[in-house]
Order: sequence, then C-alpha cells, then structure tokens
Amino acid sequence: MHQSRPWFVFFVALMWGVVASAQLQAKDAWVRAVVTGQQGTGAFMTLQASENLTITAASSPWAAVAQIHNMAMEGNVMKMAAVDSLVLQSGQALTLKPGGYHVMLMDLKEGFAKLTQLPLTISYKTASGSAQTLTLQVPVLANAPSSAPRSGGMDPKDHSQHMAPMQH
Ligand SMILES: [Cu+2]
Repeated sequence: MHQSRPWFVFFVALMWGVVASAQLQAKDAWVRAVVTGQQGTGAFMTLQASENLTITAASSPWAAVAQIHNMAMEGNVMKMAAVDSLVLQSGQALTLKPGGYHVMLMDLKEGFAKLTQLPLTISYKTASGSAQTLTLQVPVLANAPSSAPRSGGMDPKDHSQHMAPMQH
C-alpha cells in the first residue's frame, strides 16, 4: 500500500498547481503571452520556501536574457529595476505579480509567441550556501489566471505597456 503513496503525493501536487523542489515551491505561475515580434514579457508566480533562501537568477531556453525585476512607484512614476536577488523567509510567501516583482524575459527567441508552456528555471541558494534550481513549465496566458494574485489596483495592461520600450 505504501508503495503507491509517492504517486498519490505527486498527483495532489499537480492538482494544486504546485511545483516544488527540495526547499522551494512555486504556485500559480504564469507568463504573459506575446505577439510575434515582441521582445519582452514577464513571468509571475507565488514562491514559498521551507527554509530561508535567496533567489539568485532565472533562465529560460526561450529568452536570451532573464532578470528578476521589481516595479515600484517613485513619486508618481512607476519605475522598473533589476534586482540581484530575492530573499525568501521560511514559510513566508513572496508574490511575483504585475506591478511588483516579476521575472523579466527579454530577447525572446523566435517561436515564443506560439508557446503554450514555457520552461523556466529559478536558481536559488540555501542558507548553507548550496546552489539549487527549480524548473517549472509555466502556462503562457493573455491574463493572470483567476487563482493568481492580481496587481494592486493597476491594470495588467499597464505592465505590458511599460515593457514595450524595453527592446534590448
Ligand atoms: Cu521588468
């Protein structure tokens, strides 16, 4: 009986839309769909860790450049900047969402516009210094799934507009 248990756990994890590595799990991940020719987009998710750790990088075979960005109001202006890392406290969820933290994908490869799932790898370092990765298959969607946290009062469209000039 106990032999079937790992499969049971696996299916429950699938049902919850949760993908987990040893210390890190990602929930409700999605990446904003692009039109052909568009150079950049954002990926969003809720991250939670079972121990204190630091997100150090993101990467995808479909984007030449992937960075962790934050958007914040500076006075009346919404500004976006790359951050070196994100610190996750054990048990505390950190939400990447339009208008806040996001994984910025740039120099998208040809064919990206046709993807329905994007492979995305999150790299992180545990408190003991060991480097780990979590690879996700992220659904490509026009808008945030209803289960995912939405931007705080900011129309998600504003985010794609702000990304439009970012053609590196
Ligand atoms: Cu960005």
